[in-house]
Amino acid sequence: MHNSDTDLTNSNLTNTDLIYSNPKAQVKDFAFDAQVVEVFPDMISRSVPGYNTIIDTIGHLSQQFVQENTAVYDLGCSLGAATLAMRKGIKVSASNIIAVDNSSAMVERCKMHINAFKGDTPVEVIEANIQEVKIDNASMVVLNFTLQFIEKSERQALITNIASGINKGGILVISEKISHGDSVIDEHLVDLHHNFKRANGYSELEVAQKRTALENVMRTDSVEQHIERLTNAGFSHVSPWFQCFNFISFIAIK
Ligand code: GEK
Repeated sequence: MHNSDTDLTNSNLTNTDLIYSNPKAQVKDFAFDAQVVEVFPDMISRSVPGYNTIIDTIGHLSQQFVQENTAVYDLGCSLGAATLAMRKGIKVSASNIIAVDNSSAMVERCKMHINAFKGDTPVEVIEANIQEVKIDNASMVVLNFTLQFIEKSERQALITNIASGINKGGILVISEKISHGDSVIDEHLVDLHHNFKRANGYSELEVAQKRTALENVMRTDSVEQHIERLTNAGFSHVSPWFQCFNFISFIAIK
């Protein structure tokens, strides 16, 4: 049975994120494992301000940017929310979407989600490190909250590789959690984000334990670092199009 709606957060595939609701003797580094997969749509929509807006906008951008006979990449696809939005948005024929994640638990569940919704554009879900994927003949690439998990010293090479595989006029959409160079502003943005999480039902304990779990795993850059990296990679037009607190999304057009 197929669903025409691509909103995973409202589907019955999602469970409530309670992973950090009880005190843990030791908070382990965050990993995209089977436990996270079970609650992922709920976790990301209650934790990332603007997540649904960003996913919807990726869908609209795919309608504008994806060209016939080209490839589309969703790098760090998790359960495929951006892929599904693009498959709904793409109006041209003979393009295909390559969705990549290096978590086997994510890839397995992503395939189920993709198959649960109908769409004309073929989708290939691949388990791989996005740093080892060749980007070729692309009119659109999405890095939706993925770059922040790559070693800082390896980010320029990844973005340069992506840029070299995008055709002229093609687009990269990159969304990230950011840090602000000004520590006073940074503190306020972090506070506002934590208020957002509390308003979405996370307790103080959950907010604190999740923060600890992400400390060694997610490393943020500033807006200026992102713009410089994208420009160095060869994108001609770079701009943020969305920001809420310390969460941002850029478009970079070649
Ligand atoms: C969404 N884009 O819903 N290679 C491949 N995948 C990776 C790598 C890597 N080197 N590092 C991390 N990942 C999605 C949300 S989540 C963001 C993306 C978050 C994968 C990781 O397994 C996870 O599935 C995803 O990147 C990051 O629009 O949870 O904050």
